[in-house]
Amino acid sequence: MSFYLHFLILLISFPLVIAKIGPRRSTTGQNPDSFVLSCGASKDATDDVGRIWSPDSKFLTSNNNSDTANAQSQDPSLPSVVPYMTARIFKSQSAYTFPVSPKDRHWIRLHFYPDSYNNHNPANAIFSVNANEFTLLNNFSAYETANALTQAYIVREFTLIPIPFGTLNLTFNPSATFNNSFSFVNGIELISMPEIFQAAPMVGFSDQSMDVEFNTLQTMFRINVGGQFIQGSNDSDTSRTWYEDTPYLLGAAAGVTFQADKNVSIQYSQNVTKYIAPVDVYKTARSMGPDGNVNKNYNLTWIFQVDVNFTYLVRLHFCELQFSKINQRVFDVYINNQTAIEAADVIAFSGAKGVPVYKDYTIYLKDQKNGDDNLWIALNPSVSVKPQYYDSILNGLEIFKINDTKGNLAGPNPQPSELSQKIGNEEPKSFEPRKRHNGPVISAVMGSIAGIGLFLGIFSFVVHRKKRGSPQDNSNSYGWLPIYGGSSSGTKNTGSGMSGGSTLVGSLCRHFTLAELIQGTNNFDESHVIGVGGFGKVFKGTIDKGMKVAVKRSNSCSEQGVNEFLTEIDLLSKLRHRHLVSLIGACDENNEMILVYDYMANGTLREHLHKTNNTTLSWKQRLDICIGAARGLHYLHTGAKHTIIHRDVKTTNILLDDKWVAKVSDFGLSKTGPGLHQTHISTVVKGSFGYLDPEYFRRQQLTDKSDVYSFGVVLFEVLSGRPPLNPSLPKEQVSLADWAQRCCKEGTLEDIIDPHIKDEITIECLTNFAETAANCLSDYGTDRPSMGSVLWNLEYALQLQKNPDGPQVVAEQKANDAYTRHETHLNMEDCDLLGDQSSAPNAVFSQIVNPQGR
Ligand SMILES: *[C@@H]1O[C@H](CO)[C@@H](O)[C@H](O)[C@H]1NC(C)=O
Ligand SMILES: *[C@@H]1O[C@H](CO)[C@@H](O)[C@H](O)[C@H]1NC(C)=O
Ligand SMILES: *[C@@H]1O[C@H](CO)[C@@H](O)[C@H](O)[C@H]1NC(C)=O
Ligand SMILES: *[C@@H]1O[C@H](CO)[C@@H](O)[C@H](O)[C@H]1NC(C)=O
Ligand SMILES: *[C@@H]1O[C@H](CO)[C@@H](O)[C@H](O)[C@H]1NC(C)=O
Ligand SMILES: *[C@@H]1O[C@H](CO)[C@@H](O)[C@H](O)[C@H]1NC(C)=O
Ligand SMILES: *[C@@H]1O[C@H](CO)[C@@H](O)[C@H](O)[C@H]1NC(C)=O
Ligand SMILES: *[C@@H]1O[C@H](CO)[C@@H](O)[C@H](O)[C@H]1NC(C)=O
Ligand SMILES: *[C@@H]1O[C@H](CO)[C@@H](O)[C@H](O)[C@H]1NC(C)=O
Ligand SMILES: *[C@@H]1O[C@H](CO)[C@@H](O)[C@H](O)[C@H]1NC(C)=O
Ligand SMILES: CC(=O)N[C@H]1CO[C@H](CO)[C@@H](O)[C@@H]1O
Repeated sequence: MSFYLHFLILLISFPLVIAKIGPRRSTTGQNPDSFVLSCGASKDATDDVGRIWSPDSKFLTSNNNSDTANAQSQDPSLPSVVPYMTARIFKSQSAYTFPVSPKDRHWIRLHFYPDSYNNHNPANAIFSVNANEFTLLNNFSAYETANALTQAYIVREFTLIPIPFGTLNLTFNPSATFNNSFSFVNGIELISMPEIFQAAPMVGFSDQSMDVEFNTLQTMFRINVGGQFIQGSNDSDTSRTWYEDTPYLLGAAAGVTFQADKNVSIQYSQNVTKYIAPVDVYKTARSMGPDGNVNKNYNLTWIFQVDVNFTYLVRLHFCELQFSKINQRVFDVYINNQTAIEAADVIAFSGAKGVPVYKDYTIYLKDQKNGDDNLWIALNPSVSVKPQYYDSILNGLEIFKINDTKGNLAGPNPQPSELSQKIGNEEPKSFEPRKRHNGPVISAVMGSIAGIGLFLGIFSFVVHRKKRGSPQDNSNSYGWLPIYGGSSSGTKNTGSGMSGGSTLVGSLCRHFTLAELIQGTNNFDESHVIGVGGFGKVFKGTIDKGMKVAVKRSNSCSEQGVNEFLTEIDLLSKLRHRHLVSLIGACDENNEMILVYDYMANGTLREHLHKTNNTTLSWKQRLDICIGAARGLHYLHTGAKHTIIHRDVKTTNILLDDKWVAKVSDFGLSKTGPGLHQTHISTVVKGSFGYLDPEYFRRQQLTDKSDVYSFGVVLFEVLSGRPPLNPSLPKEQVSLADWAQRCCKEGTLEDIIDPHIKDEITIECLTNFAETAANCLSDYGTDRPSMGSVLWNLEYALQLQKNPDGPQVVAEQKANDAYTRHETHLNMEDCDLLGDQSSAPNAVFSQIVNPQGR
């Protein structure tokens, strides 16, 4: 199922009385019959982007049993109070009736925020929604859908065929099979639109087409390929939302993105107007990359999870931005492995650079017994027509579900990911109502975790697994398990995405043979295991007659699979830094996915913090390690051309070499961050419980500040020597993040300090360190410091530890200047990723903060 969809509709009749209230906003200039309703509201209200939402009561039919209510709590991820904080609740079948222009197609968007309303439990709201004869939703649970997608609110979008008799009945009907069932809705949009659909060929049946214009559709995905999120208020008058494509790309071979040169303007034509897609969609694109020989050997592929037993309309938006002649860039388009377009040439379609075109195809997804419910879109250069460049391009992509023969559009509620199901079964009692804001302190982390109801479950699951693990398993008992928003969210990577894999490995780093690694690890002997993770096991090994290495071998069955493997190779082979673990090479023989790294003699930071037989680290050592890790992360965020977000910062991913130098590891979950003008990338939630940024968790919008949050948890873990989550403690102490923040607020910081180091810490250092860590944990990313600023503060804390009176004011002043320069320096280091940049910035820092050096 898709992830964000929108809209609904229903028709009924009630024309005349309402006609004069109806006109709210003319969208097409023809028929001003658009309605934007905040359900349950008593008067007009404006949302955060300035849109006016009207009360819904005038459109309710007769005196059916309905109720208005306010949501009990406000989730921070809600885009606006209006319309989500008020709701209309129906105990029995009820309807809205709208007078609509008989000639127009309409967008219908339904907004649902499954919170508690007047003691109505949102889990009981299971209902259907109909728009005249069309079933938009059936047996729909907004609560389950939101949980499965880890989102606070759900928007469904539909586009309804013209209603010749001019009356739309939108009917809500609580499920009869569940006791206490009710229906609710927070917002309804009904917006007239031009007819933008027409007959479209059916993929695989070259001579047949489907008359899409006679159907009602549901928007499943709407993607600004290669571009950024476009919010409704920035779309061409009809308030569509366009999402980024990165979460749907298969593998690391994801091509390159670019945008129109300043002197290329987008020129709409009679057939392609702004109602098809806004300029921002056509101005950005993704292509395959500069090397034609690489391009012809891989498919640029997006994967979307959809409901089976429906026909889908796939709309591909193209606009050539770089070439202006025919046969320069020609490619094939495959939909579900069938050829949709052979030798697509955007200039041949459009006639000129900067002129948008779109191509529609329909495809039926039948119920395959293997449970496969993915829609694949793939591009590959048409080598056979000998174009000038072996490359392809795509600017935008929309996928709509078409009503079936019974007029139905409803699919099943999405299931939570396999992992959470597994856990749920082991510990069914752990399911609690999501979202419980008892106050500002029991905040986000706990709320979110209780949210998907996995919290206790995940512990028993992980601890269980650990017991069965190898005795040599040096990894910690919790924390290694990555969380997947997973199967219902759109990207599901299977082992089949290896296309281009070998080429990549070979061209990016040293290629090891399997034989070499079998020999070096004594055939992957269990006694060589030094760690276990979601991906598989890490072995200690030797290569080249004695050089020690760590060999990470992925489970063939691991869901993390190929995507992370290639991501990691791709990223690591380009990054070199004293505080990042170095990749030596890789092996992809025999379907194996093996990575070879520098061996880190002292293991993970976590091993030295709690439940350990190792000697404990001194406070000074701990500070040095934190500073090193902060440098590594700061480099990831600012040292490369694009921000790199680690996404899984935790003490098991901070490794220590024989000289106790901290190195950040495990880029398997990393994402290249937003480009220049973006503030976030939206994506499926991944990461580890206890460290997960609550804002990221709810909004699925990833920023470098998500790493800052996780690093804040690491800092408190280093200070306290306890794990980030410890369910055996009293409730208010279970989450380290919550508890540490509370201690800071209440001035009881001593309570959390690791007894081993209590006597070493100076009070000045402690105050500075804790303040820095607490700032990292701010609820909103914008309130958190940058990694550079965290680094500076840690350096400063170290000075305070050595010299409690504080470095002289002058030194402080200089350090601040140095910090500014330092940041500028790093930001300017554009794309030269291959050099070792560790020494220069570090030197600047340490010299100025501490003129003697250290
Ligand atoms: C809409 O509802 C009204 C009143 O309940 C009813 O009279 C009318 O027949 C319905 N129209 C349709 C198309 O269902
Ligand atoms: C209806 O939804 C509920 C909750 O998701 C589910 O348990 C039930 O199996 C569904 N029933 C049908 C007939 O799909
Ligand atoms: C609904 O409630 C009735 C009476 O309380 C009970 O007999 C019935 O089993 C319940 N049905 C379900 C599906 O829980
Ligand atoms: C979206 O619209 C707002 C104001 O309407 C504008 O400030 C912003 O730059 C727009 N964003 C994009 C990406 O066009
Ligand atoms: C216009 O764009 C082309 C590339 O598309 C570039 O070669 C040319 O220099 C640009 N002209 C100006 C005036 O920027
Ligand atoms: C517009 O679409 C019509 C019908 O599909 C087609 O005949 C016509 O050639 C198109 N016009 C342009 C300028 O592409
Ligand atoms: C799809 O349709 C087939 C045949 O009608 C049916 O057996 C199957 O259960 C349907 N699958 C789903 C997921 O509804
Ligand atoms: C398309 O081909 C790939 C690779 O052969 C396969 O994994 C995938 O399941 C296929 N997709 C469909 C929808 O058949
Ligand atoms: C690209 O996808 C098509 C259709 O699934 C397949 O036939 C072809 O082999 C793929 N090409 C590469 C290089 O993977
Ligand atoms: C969708 O519904 C319309 C109107 O009821 C019907 O004419 C059309 O055949 C349906 N579409 C499909 C694919 O069955
Ligand atoms: C218009 C409408 O939906 N009316 C419904 C009001 O409630 C009664 C009983 O619950 C239904 O029978 C009507 O259809």
